[in-house]
Amino acid sequence: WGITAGACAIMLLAGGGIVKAQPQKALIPLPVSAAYGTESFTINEKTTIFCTKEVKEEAKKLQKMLKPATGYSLKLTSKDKGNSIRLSINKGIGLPAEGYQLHADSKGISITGADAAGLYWGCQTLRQLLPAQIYQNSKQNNIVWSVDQADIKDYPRFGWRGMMLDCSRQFFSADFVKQYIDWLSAHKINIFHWHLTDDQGWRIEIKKYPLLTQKGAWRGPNEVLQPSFGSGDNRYGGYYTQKEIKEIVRYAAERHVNILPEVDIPGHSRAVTASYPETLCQSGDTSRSVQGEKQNVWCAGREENFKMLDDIFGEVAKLFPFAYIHIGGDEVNKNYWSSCQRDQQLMKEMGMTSVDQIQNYFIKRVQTIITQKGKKMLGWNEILEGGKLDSETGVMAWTGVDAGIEAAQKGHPVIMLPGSYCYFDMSQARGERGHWWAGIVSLERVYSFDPLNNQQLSAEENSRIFGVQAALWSEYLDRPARYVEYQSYPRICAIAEVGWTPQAQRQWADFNQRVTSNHFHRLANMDIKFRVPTATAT
Ligand code: TNX
Repeated sequence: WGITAGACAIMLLAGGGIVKAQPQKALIPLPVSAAYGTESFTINEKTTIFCTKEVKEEAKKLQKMLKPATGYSLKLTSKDKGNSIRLSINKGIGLPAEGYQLHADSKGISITGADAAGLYWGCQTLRQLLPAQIYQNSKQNNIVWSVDQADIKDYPRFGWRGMMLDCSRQFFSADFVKQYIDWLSAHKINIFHWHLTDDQGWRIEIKKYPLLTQKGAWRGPNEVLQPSFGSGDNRYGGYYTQKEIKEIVRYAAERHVNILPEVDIPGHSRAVTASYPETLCQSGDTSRSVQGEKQNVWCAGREENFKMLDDIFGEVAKLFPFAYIHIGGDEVNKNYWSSCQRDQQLMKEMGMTSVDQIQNYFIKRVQTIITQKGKKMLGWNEILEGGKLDSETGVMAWTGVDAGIEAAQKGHPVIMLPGSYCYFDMSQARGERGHWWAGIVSLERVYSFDPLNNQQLSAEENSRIFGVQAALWSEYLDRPARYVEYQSYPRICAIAEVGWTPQAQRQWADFNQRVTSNHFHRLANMDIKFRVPTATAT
């Protein structure tokens, strides 16, 4: 049989017969190529998982994934006696990183990964080929766990497919964060960008500076941070202990998800400056940041601040094995630097003529700290203001595609997440709850984003755009933050496909059909409280 792209395409079989792809395939993200036939294989309690030592860890994960809904404890075996799901890794299959091949017929299923991650994504595809009840976490009766004949070859368009969750404006429990990561991995998203600090709360335990969480993690009338964003009660907040963070990192790694930690500096830092006021500029300035915060900027002229940042990032670097650390850098209220004696003194000594140069000075110092810890730095696109940075420093383009284009032209690696396509705090339809500054970000709008459609860039510059993300800021999620799921899904399904599927194979009508038919059943079985499109939705 031949291999044809697209779940809704007409499939050619080798015998010359033409078979219409059955809609229950409806894979998300859509694979690079998939063909389906008329045979099928049914998983029963005697089915075994055939694996070599090399893939035993992945085999155990599949076993764990299939157990709750089927009730079967499938045995792992090193001798294949048929009725099996065969797992292997083969670097020589000619697929890029994270790629896999899946073959299913009446005799069994085999999944071969180009690497461990590829094998894991192949197992996620297998889950989608099963009845949607496979996502339930308790035993489902009277279900035939069958998989139709399939031949799938698959690999991602981008190596970086991310989702950011703002855990500062609203606090989400460690258990919820794990659940959220699990849902991401079901969509082959491999980066969880964890926004851990902001004006409204510091959420990561730092042993050397205990007040960051003793004080800076709490809002309320008697707290250093004033009630905001719906937290009218006495005390609201929380933080993740280092122990919890290690467990979340382990949990994510098991799912082939990397965690990108973000500590947002030098602006968005009211939680720091309220806990350790000495970090602030010596300034009588009363102006407010874009989000209405006063006194939320680290002083650049106070040398001890860089020592403190060195300590903080030292602890962060030890907790997170991922190669990158995100340092924020967005929306700094530079009025503080204009009116602080120490910052003015710094400007004089360094021969600076504008506060943008202070921003560059600050970010460069942090860049040195991050690279000394053996990590690479990432920041929001404002980090390019006021001067040059190392070309290895990555830029997250949020204000618009133009910001990503500029960063790529300057030689930086770029992750695209322009607000008007990728900000999931925006409303999904006219008149609906959500933020507004970047317009309406409907499911269709997210799906229409092509991160590489940049005519102004040379091929080399465009190749610096190595990833795509979405972000969910949480200041407009009501509390309890039940809208986190409503704002996330199904838009995460769209960003997952933007990041994974070749552009030429993506069609909105086809995607919409797959999401609203089969995939909604999967989401429902995962118990995600996703948004169902209404007649008025645009
Ligand atoms: C801008 S995006 C911010 C966030 C807000 C968001 C609301 C970015 C780097 N900064 O602090 O939550 O807009 O959409």
